[in-house]
Amino acid sequence: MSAIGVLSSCSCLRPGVWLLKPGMQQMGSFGLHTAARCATKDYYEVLVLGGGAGGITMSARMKRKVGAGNVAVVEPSETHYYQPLWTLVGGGAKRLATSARPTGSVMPKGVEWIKSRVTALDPDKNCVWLENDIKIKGLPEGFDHPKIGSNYSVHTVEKTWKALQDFKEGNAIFTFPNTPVKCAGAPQKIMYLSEAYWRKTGKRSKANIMFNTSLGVIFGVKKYADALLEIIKERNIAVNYKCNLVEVRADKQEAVFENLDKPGVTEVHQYEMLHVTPPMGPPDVLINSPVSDQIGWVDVDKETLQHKKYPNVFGIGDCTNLPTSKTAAAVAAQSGVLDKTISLVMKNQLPTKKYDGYTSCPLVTGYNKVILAEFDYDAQPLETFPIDQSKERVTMYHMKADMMPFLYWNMLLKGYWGGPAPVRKLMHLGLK
Ligand code: UQ1
Repeated sequence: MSAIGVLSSCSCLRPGVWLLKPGMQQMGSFGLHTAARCATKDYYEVLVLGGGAGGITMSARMKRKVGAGNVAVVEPSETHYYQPLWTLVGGGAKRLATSARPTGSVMPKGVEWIKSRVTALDPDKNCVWLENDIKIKGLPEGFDHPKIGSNYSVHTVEKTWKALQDFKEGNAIFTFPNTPVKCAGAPQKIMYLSEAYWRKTGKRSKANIMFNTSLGVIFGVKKYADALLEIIKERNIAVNYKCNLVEVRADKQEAVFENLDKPGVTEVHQYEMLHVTPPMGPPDVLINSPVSDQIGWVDVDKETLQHKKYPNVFGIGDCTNLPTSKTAAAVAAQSGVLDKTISLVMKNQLPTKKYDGYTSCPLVTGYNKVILAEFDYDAQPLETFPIDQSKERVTMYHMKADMMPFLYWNMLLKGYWGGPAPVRKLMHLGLK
């Protein structure tokens, strides 16, 4: 059976409706809204828009037809009203409360309630666009309070250092959101630095350090994940997986997390320091744009970086849907490939050079230690140096802290650094 969309409170019914996760906040800026949380799937056999009398009724009927797991209802309101009673409410014969029930209580059991608002319909593409709905409650205004910071924004990065220095005693919580992020290692790098700082200043025993991550793993590449788990154990850090920050009550120094395995179940943690990694996503201009994929990333070929539909459009960096980690190192490697691709396309030739997904994450694990993670599209290590890079090394710290800024300003930005592939080939005698 092809998919059905039920638009309740409109009198139309269309086959084949896809539900799209709506856009998220721009990479790097603060969390005004994102959406990965609002629906557990991006396709439903029957999608009902609106949870009024028509929507709830049809979802109950469709559940019987296709099974609860294949039906979802998009409805932003917490409360469902039996509106016919309002004649009597208006006439003073009934109280308003008698016409109201929680939306959750009228939703057929097992049918997914997508608590969001529909912003656009695209029946030609079988798409429904939803409002961004998962900004972290209490942010960004919570950053006006002390004890909270984020390395991901120019406005809040120095607040992290202040909170770190002001730390006295209690929970230090580091978060990872329920969206893709720029440099996925960064949310934990600041945790290792904080741990080292408190050790240095004699406060370590006063700190209960937690990494509350929406993910189910510590890092996507097994080799480095194993090394990081050792460090986490050795430094007595608690990791809570599938744990997503949904609210900050900065005045009370409380952070509220949702258990992603049990939607709706939340837990409140008191904090003495909170480092927030905000939800991120494509910029508004790309959401619904003709050059974007269904989420809003520029839709490019993963090897040539040429747009899949418009041959004179190309993509590089954070705005693309290249399935690799978004870092400056990835930009470097992509720039070399894209230069070749564009040169050939300009001569009416087909692109030949292929991007392998190279990206690098210098995992700062202390004030003089770095694990230099480098990997490709298959999450396989692709290391520049012929040594085990999963070990913490002082040399790699200097590379990150001293050499990389030089490389960035003087070579990458000037168009003379296309990533470390040539160095890697040399180091491995052309074998890698
Ligand atoms: C890199 O090329 C790069 O871009 C300039 C970075 O961003 C700042 C990096 O962090 C890293 C690690 C690389 C890779 C370079 C080498 C020499 C391994």
